[in-house]
Amino acid sequence: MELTTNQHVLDFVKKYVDLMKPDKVEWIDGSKKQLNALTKIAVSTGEIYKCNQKLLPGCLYHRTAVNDVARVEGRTFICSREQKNAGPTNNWMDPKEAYKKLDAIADGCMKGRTMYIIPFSMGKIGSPFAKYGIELTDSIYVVLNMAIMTRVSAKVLAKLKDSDDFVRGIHSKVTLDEENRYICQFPEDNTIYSLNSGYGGNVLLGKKCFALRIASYQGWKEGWMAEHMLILGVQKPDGDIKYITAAFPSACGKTNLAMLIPPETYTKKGYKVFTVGDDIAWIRRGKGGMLYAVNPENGFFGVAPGTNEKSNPNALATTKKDTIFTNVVYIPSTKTVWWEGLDKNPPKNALDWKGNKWHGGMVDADGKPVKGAHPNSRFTAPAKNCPCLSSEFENPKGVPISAIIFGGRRAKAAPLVYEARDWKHGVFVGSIMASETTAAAAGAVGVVRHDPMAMLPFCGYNMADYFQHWLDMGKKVKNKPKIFNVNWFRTDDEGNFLWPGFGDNMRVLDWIIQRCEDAVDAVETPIGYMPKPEDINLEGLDMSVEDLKKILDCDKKVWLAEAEDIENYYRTKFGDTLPKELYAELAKLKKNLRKRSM
Ligand code: SAT
Ligand code: MN
Repeated sequence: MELTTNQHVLDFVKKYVDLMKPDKVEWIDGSKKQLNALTKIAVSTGEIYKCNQKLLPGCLYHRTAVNDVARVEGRTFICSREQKNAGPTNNWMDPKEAYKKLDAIADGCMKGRTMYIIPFSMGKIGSPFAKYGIELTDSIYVVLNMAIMTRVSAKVLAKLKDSDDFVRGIHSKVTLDEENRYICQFPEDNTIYSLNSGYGGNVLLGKKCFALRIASYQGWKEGWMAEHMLILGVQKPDGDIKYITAAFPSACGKTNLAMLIPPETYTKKGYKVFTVGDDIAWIRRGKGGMLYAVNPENGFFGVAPGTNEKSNPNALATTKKDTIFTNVVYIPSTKTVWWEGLDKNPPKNALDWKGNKWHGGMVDADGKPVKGAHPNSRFTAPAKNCPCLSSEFENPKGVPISAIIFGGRRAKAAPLVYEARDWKHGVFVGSIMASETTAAAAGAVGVVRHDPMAMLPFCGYNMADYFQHWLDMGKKVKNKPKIFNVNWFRTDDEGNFLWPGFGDNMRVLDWIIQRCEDAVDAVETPIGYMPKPEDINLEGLDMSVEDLKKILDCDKKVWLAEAEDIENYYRTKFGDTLPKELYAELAKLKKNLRKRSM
């Protein structure tokens, strides 16, 4: 039964029903009953396995196609009317051409299938931040994931009334043909069109496609920001909570930082960390001349490998019920799951992410270890399962931000932490972010690439305009957050990490908060303010101040080379379109490097 009389919604649905020709159409109201019935169907066709309901109540297991395990940036397009609005960092397709091409692929693609119509909200329904969407899909896996990751409900349609202010999401698995896989965003039409994939970020259209690509464009037009950032709150012993957002590229530890458990030296004093979000922040101006952030999602789509009782006990606890596991190891005898780095007891008799027989310690013909879980295997878990979920998670006004952190995965160059001198310098620091690529996107892993604000794959418009938007936001906000850069991933010459990371990152957050409160001095260096080594609390850590100094240094030669690289990046990518303020910041960096000793 149709859940609305909104003519814009009905016209949209009809257009794609006529094109895709499903046998059946089903409106999703988000009820448990309906989701259970769909799960039953997916289990009967083998699309989904039910896990052990005693050990993992409500949990499901799914494998994607072997050729479909990550976002495909090369096949992701921003289809703005003018190419210049997609900018130099996005693939662009003319919208007319794109619709024509995709319609041809989609023609009749749902014959023999059911089309599910999912009304969903990004952000709490009815809140000032909320934006609504309707996703059409032929995948039950997508319906079940969307019901965890977003607020799926008939209430969305009630709120929408007869408005056409909703994002149109069209998805079909078609045949999962890689050559005809397209993830197209049409910012000017509020439309996303995704064909031939069944993997997370390509098909859960509320996530990267809407909450980042479309929303970043909306934010640019409407004066707010959509960022690839976690949001966390640090409660200090006096009860005051400081909120911090942090942008890192995919699979660089956002979920781990968001759910951090502080080391004992902090917990015994009464410090606590609360999670508001682990991937996306929508940021608006609010009371007291501050920026406020909400997490528009309702769940976590986290990387499974490496998640364990030590690295992230909160994430692990979050996945113990009502969670969907994708591309991890499945153990048929116990109907449970496993992944590399979960524990030291890999199963003896299991199936790997491809569905092949697999056991711990397995090697291939060349003696190389065979992984059981795909490196980008994931869990989809409801936010409300998270033991450290912030009580502000549902606050319709969001949380006030004291600090913004940028960070990447850099073996060398970037020090553990430094602070931007001011907002403009902070925008520069975000714009020069670079990070080693990970398994979250198809392609080579471990290659350093520029990834401004961790938004390279997610900015829905011209990145030069995006930088300008950041600069402009700074002009409009009186009590701006301070901006920092961190790097947890510095290594020695043998490739060993020099910083313990995980919970110990609290020591850096502590310094950051003290800086926000003007409670601690810093050293001015050519790249920004750095901590005095003795101001990073090392209590309870097997690390000397001398060791710490090694990751708090910044090598002048390395930074001069870095500055050259930035210059080259700016000039070749953006040329004259880059805001002048950023060239001015670069000139300042170079001057500082020449003038001052480090
Ligand atoms: O697959 S997703 O894009 O949702 C996850 C990620 O790459 O951050
Ligand atoms: Mn992400």
